[in-house]
Amino acid sequence: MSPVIDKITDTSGKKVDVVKSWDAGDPRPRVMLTAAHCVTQKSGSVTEIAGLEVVSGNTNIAAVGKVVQQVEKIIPHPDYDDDTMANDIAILILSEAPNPVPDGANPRSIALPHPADVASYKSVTAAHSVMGWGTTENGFLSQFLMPVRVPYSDQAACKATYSGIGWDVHATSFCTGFVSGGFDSCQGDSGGVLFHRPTTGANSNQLAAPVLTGIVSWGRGCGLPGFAGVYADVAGQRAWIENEVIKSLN
Ligand code: 4AZ
Repeated sequence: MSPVIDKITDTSGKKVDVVKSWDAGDPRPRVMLTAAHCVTQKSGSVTEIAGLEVVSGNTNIAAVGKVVQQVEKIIPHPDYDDDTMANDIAILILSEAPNPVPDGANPRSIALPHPADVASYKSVTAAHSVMGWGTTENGFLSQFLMPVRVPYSDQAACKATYSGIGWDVHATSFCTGFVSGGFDSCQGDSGGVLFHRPTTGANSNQLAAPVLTGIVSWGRGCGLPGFAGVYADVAGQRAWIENEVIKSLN
């Protein structure tokens, strides 16, 4: 995402920075979100920044024409807990992006969810999409980006299934998946994007631009009936994200 930062005057007359908008569609975004568990060690220390690269711009992970960006700063959520998987989210601030790739398959930024959108996508029929290069049903990582559509799963139902095996779905997470399973994110997809496209138009038959609803976090197995995929809830982290981004980009 690429925030547009603006100064406003607060009630005490002080000038403060706010994120005016998240410039969805920016081809050279410098703010990335991932899972905290992707960039922290068991000991709680943050992954070494050296050698960490963000690769984008191609659905074929083995392709030559890719955009490679260096990471300047890793900001795991301060309340990430690797026992409960609470707040499994981290911000990566990238160094200056390189020139666009010649074939035009440039990365694009995605908008953060607006608090007002939340009710529409946190309803049991709402469609979300998740994609990644993680493990497929043949047990191997995929060379090509694999997208799948999964419905929002009722939070109480998802919590109930997991509590049956002694696992808790934290309030900072939510689940997506079919009750019958079969379509899911999996190992290697962690830290990746779950998104929703709101419906628009007079008959709600058009799809608006995607919003980032979740970050791939965990699950029991992949695609098992009842055990939906668990995602960090991005909408609930908006204030933290904006605050950190303002501190880092100013
Ligand atoms: C993982 O370990 C992982 N089925 C990601 C997603 C899911 C399970 C495991 C969800 O990266």
